[in-house]
Amino acid sequence: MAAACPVEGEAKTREPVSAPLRISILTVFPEMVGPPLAESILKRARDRGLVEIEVLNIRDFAADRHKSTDDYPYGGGPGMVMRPEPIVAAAEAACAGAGGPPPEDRAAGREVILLTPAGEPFTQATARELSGMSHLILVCGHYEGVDERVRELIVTREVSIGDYVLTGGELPALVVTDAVARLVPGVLGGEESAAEESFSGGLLEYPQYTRPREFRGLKVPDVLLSGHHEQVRRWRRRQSLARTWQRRPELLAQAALTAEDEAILAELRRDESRREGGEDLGE
Ligand code: 4GO
Repeated sequence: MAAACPVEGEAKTREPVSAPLRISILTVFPEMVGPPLAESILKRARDRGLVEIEVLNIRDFAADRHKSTDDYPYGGGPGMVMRPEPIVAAAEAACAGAGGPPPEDRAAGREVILLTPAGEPFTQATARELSGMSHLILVCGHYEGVDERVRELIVTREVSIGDYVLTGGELPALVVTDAVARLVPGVLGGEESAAEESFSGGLLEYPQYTRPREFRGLKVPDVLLSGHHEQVRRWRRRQSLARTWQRRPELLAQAALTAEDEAILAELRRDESRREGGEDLGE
């Protein structure tokens, strides 16, 4: 009762007003995922109750004497396939633990996600969408993959972190967990970190500097020492635009660009056509 209805004057606390995001990771290698979740910002977020992360060992849900989680593929072929029963049983336990309906009843606010190279590309937009859910169940495959009936019965979404093949879904599950958790309100310390990100609006980050002012002959750009906030802002924006244009030009089509940005880009393109090639970022 108390947490859901903050009294007057408590409105700006960073503690969760609604139920925290819950993430259940299902794996046969819990030691691959546990330790990274107990460090740094994720540890702090968990300690503060902003996100609840649990790791379920799929082997604990194997019903047979040998606790087998994989078997030979029907039809033959190389490698092993993960059996469906222990994965579905682990997902049932995760749903019950969250007080939700069983995984076969698709529930609002919950996604059962299979990490696979065949999934939809995982992007910042995916992370943003998932950060608004109440329960994510991440299923980590291993060996040659997972029995297709797991997909048919419980998986609501398949996600890939990139076009490469890994030995298991554990590292992708950690990537998804990290990218999603940092978007939960209150997880990032300075509120400006999140604000800055939305401000930069789909562009690559500008170069950052800290002390010392000179390191091995390389100086911090003068503008950053000038104290002219407006000039600093313009320099950073120009750097972001130049880097994005040079390295990831396809991002510019989706970015939120102002008239000032368009003017800077026009200038960069003009400089480029004069020079012909080159490494210079235009400052
Ligand atoms: C996910 C899982 C790559 C990804 C995986 C990815 N490799 N690109 N490997 O997100 C089933 C057996 C898939 C190993 C798993």
